[in-house]
Amino acid sequence: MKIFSLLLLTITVLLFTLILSCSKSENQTQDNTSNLTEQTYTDTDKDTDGDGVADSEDAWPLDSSMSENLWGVINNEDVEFFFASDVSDNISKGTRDSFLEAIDEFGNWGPTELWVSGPGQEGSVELANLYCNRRVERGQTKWGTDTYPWTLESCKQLSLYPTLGDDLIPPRFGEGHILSEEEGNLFEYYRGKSVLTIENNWPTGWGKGLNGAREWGFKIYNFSLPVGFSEPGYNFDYEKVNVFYEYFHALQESAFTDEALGNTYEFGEDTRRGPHWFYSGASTYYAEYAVRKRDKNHNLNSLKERIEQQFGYAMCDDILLSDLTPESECFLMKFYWGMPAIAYLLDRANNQNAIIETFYPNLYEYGFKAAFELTFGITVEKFYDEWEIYRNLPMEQRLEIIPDI
Ligand SMILES: [Ca+2]
Repeated sequence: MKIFSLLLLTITVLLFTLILSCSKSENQTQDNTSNLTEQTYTDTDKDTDGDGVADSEDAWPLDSSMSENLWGVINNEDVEFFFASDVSDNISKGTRDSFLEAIDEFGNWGPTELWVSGPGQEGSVELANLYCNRRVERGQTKWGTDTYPWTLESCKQLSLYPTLGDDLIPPRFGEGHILSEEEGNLFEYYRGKSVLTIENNWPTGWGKGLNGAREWGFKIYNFSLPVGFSEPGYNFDYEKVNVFYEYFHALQESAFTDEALGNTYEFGEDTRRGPHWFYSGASTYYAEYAVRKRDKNHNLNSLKERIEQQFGYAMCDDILLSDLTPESECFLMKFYWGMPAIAYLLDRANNQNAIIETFYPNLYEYGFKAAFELTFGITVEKFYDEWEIYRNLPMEQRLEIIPDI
């Protein structure tokens, strides 16, 4: 109780300082005369979070762990792993090793927090406590109004929704966010997926996500229990593919540093992000490719067999790649055809790293279509024509271009 009050006091002081410094800057902007040298000096000298970097130079003046915006830049920042108390040592070790391996493969796009949930309520509450303490301490807010302040309690209500009720969550927050009473939110959501994974005896964990947070300057991952890491073998290696798949999203999202050049969230040919088949196809292909490439003694099937499987999973016969949108019944083909489509493009570019080396570093500035043409030397329309020919070839010929790993 005492700790809580102290914390609240700290927050109040922090907020007050922030409000003060904001109104001061506003005054200065309005009263843009030259006799404010001293005041300006005082302002830039202020270091609210006490990390030794003045607020004016600090990308996050309320987060003492970070002062520089590293989104989009490969760096040496740490990964912080948080495992629920009911996650076994084997699974923790497999998760940690695989995640660090994925970073080794695709570059460190940190700083990163990885939160791994187990099936138990108690572990979930512990994670939420730790998570919310950090968020509140570091001024990382989801909302904040007089009626609905962002506090340890409201953060926990959100992160463990619906177990602690919803009276501290703004009524309209649910719109545009997924607040499902049935599935739960954040730690309740991933705990629920851990339970499902165990109950259904699934070979690998169901439920992993990169959940932001560009606005806070670091990557947040949440995993449900990655059961595949329980013991070495096929499932272990497939769980590793899942981790690589998720981590590739860190590379992809790092391409979008801000919204200054336009919307980066929309999918489609004419956007900055590109169509679904490309985004999901690239992460699937690189995960499947890299895990096999890194370990010749992997326990998986061959990449050729994997691609053949993907073609086999396709539930629609005659659909354009550009029509694989969430409205389509064939949406999952963004993976099943997306992966071989990416394989085709990389083979065509004669460089397995073309998407990492050329496409993503140029995507933000060029937009999808121009970055595509720059990387592969053809327009996306021309590629769609070639794809129709390729996917109608006999399977043996389709697999000829797939690396033998
Ligand atoms: Ca600072």
